[in-house]
Amino acid sequence: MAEYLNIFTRVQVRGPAYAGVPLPRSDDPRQGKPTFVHLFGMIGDAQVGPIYLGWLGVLSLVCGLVAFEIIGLNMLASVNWDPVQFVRQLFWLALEPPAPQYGLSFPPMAEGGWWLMAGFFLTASILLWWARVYRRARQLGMGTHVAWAFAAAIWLYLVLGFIRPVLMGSWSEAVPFGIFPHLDWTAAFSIRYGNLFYNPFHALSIVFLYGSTLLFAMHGATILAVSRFGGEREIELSLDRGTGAERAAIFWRWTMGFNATYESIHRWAWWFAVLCPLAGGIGILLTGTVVDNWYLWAVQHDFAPAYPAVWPAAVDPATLPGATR
Ligand code: 07D
Ligand code: 07D
Repeated sequence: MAEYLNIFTRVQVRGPAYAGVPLPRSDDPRQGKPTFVHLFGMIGDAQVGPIYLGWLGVLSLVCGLVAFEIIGLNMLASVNWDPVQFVRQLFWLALEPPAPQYGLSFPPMAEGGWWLMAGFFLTASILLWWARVYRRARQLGMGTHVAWAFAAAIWLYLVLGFIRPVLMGSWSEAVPFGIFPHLDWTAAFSIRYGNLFYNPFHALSIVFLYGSTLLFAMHGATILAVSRFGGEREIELSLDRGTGAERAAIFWRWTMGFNATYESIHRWAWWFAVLCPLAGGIGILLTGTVVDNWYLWAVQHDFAPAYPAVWPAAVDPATLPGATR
C-alpha cells in the first residue's frame, strides 16, 4: 500500500466511468460522455461528467451570462470601447448603482438603470442556482444542508444589495459591481457608519470566519494524519469507529481534553460557516437603519472608550453637528 503520510499526495483509484444513480423519470438526462483527467485526479475525482443541467441550471447560466455581459459591456463603454484600456483598467472599472436622488425609482439606463438590470439578472441567476442545488440534493435522497448553507450567503448578498437599500429608500446604498470599486464601497461604508469594527455583529461574523479556518485546518489535518489507518472513510467510521477514528479522537482528548466526534465535527463546520454571513447580514441590516454611528453606539454601551480630554482639544468628527447618531 502507498505511504499516505504526506500533505500533497493523493492515490488515484481508477474504476470504470460511473454515471451515477438512476434519476426519476421527471428529470432530464445527464449531459456529456465521462472522461478522465489525471490532473483533476490529483485534487479531486479524475472523472469529469456527466453533468446534470436541467432547466434550472440552463436558466441560471443564461441569467448569469446576461448579468456578466451587462457589467462587462458597461465597463467597456466607460473606457470608450477601447479594449486595451479595458484590460489595463479592468480591476478599477465599475458599474455603479443609481445616485441618491433617484431613490428606489428606475433611473435612466446610463445613470444606474443598467446596474438595476444587472442586479436583477445576477439575483435571478443566484436564486435559480439555489433551487438547482436544493432539487439535485432531494433527487439524490440527500439532506439539503448544502442548499441551506448557500442560503446563508445569499442572505448577506440580498441584505447588501436589496433588503437594506429598500429599507433605506435608495438603490444608491447598494454595492457597485467591480473588483476594487466594491472594496472602496466596503471601506466607505465602514467610515460612513462610524467604523464597522464597533458593530458587534461584524465582530461575531469575524469570529465565525476565523473559527471556520481554524476548524477546517484542525479537521483536514486530523483526517490526513489518520488516513494511513483508513481515517478518511469518515462516514463508515462515524457509524462503526475503527482505529483511525479512535486515534483521531484520542489525539484531541490528549492535547486539549475534549474531542469532537466523526459526526459532530461536520456540524461544527457547518454552523461556523453558516453563522459567518448570517451574523454579518444582521450587522449590515442594522447599519443606517437602527444605528447610524457604531463608534458612538459603542461609547454609549460601554463597549468603547470616549475620546479622552486632551489639549489642544481633539475633536471626534463623528460628534460634530452634521453627524447623526
Ligand atoms: C474562493 C470561491 C470562488 C469564488 C470566486 C469569486 C466574481 C466577481 C465579477 C468583475 C471566496 C468570483 C468572482 C464572480 C467577478 C465582476 C463584475 C470564495 C471562493 C473566486 N464579493 N471582497 C473578493 C464578491 C462583498 C471584500 C474577490 C462577490 C461585499 C474584500 C472577488 C460578492 C464585501 C475582498 C469577490 C462580494 C466584500 C473581497 C475574492 C457578492 C463584504 C478582498 C472572493 C456577490 C463582504 C477580495 C479584490 C473570494 C479581493 C474580495 C467577489 C461581496 C469585501 C472578486 C461575488 C460587498 C475586503 N470579492 N465583498 O475568493 O481580492 O471569495 O478583492 O456579494 O480582499 Mg468581495
Ligand atoms: C459576500 C456572501 C454573498 C456571496 C454570494 C455568492 C457568485 C458567483 C462565481 C464561482 C463573504 C455569489 C456568487 C456571484 C461566483 C463563480 C464562477 C460572503 C458574501 C451569494 N472585516 N466588513 C465582513 C473582516 C473591516 C465591512 C464579513 C476582517 C473594516 C463591510 C467578515 C477585518 C471595514 C462588511 C469580515 C475587517 C470593513 C464587512 C464578511 C479586519 C473596511 C460586510 C463575511 C481584520 C475598512 C460584511 C457585518 C462573509 C459583513 C463584512 C471580516 C475589517 C467593512 C467576517 C477579518 C473595519 C461593509 N467583514 N471590515 O462571509 O457581513 O463575506 O459585515 O480588519 O458587509 Mg469587515
